[in-house]
Amino acid sequence: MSEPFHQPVDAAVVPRFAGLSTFMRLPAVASAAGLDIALVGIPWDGGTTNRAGARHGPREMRNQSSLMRRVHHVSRVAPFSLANVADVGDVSVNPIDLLDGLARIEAGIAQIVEAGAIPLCAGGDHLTTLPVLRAVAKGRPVGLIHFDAHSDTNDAYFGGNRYTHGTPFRRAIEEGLLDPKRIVQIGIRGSIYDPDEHGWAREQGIRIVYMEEFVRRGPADVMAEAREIAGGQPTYVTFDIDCLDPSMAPGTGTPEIGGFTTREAQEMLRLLDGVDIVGADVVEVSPPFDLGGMTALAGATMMFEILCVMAGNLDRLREEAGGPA
Ligand SMILES: [Mn+2]
Repeated sequence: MSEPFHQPVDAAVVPRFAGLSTFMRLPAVASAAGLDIALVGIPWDGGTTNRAGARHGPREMRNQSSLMRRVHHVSRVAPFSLANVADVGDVSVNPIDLLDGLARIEAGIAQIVEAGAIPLCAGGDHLTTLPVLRAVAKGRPVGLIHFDAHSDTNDAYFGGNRYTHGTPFRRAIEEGLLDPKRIVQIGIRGSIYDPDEHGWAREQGIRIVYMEEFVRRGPADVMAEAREIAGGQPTYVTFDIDCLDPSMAPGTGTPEIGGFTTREAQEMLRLLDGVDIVGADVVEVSPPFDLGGMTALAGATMMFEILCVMAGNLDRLREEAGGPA
């Protein structure tokens, strides 16, 4: 039986360690035309303030994503049968010019959006989310479900520099890309610069769920609130790998102990089911600090979790529209 959509290389025919490395072993395609979901790399870490290396994240996540199989074991979603998905390669970047880097990333993601596909991005540091939002949220602010150890809503570093991986969500709110009342940040923890470090974020209306609150309430309760905040409106999902505990994801620039287990994070991502996801990313995987690829594997698996939710949603929308099942 022939499948209507792009399919991954069959591991029973070509072993997982062989062949060219692409996300989920899908075909590499030149453009997002005809795709429902575009897997795209953003190999750029020009916003990193301390331990760099996330520029190497996409390549290693491609490598580790060869371990993904075809069907989600809980939801039974088979994403490659429900949606047309492929690897559109990496966006163009500039490792030595921050503003040009941002412009190139925005242009690359805009091509995907204009082709009618939803971008699922592999970063890159967390500043890469800003140009992605510029492309995705053009014309209307979107909501944000944000998994991270850090709020990333600081104002400036090193004497007025406003673009770092600690500032993307303040810039995105200022630029009208995000509706601050529809932002929830989950997993925030670690020492801070100032007792009122998150005051600006709270004043905007951002809901911050600190790790301690998550531990008290658990994934189901927290995600019920997150879905309510997203409110059935277009929402972006951003997953900073440093939300995970560094014992499970050491390969990242700003590790914070006391984080999510990989299992807790998977449980939360599955509860995005039904959210109107207009784009998503997994960022801050830094292979030079990784051990045996474990962080890149966690990142690739979180991409698969998000992909399955996106594909399930698309299928449901098609059914509701009365189109072919
Ligand atoms: Mn972050």
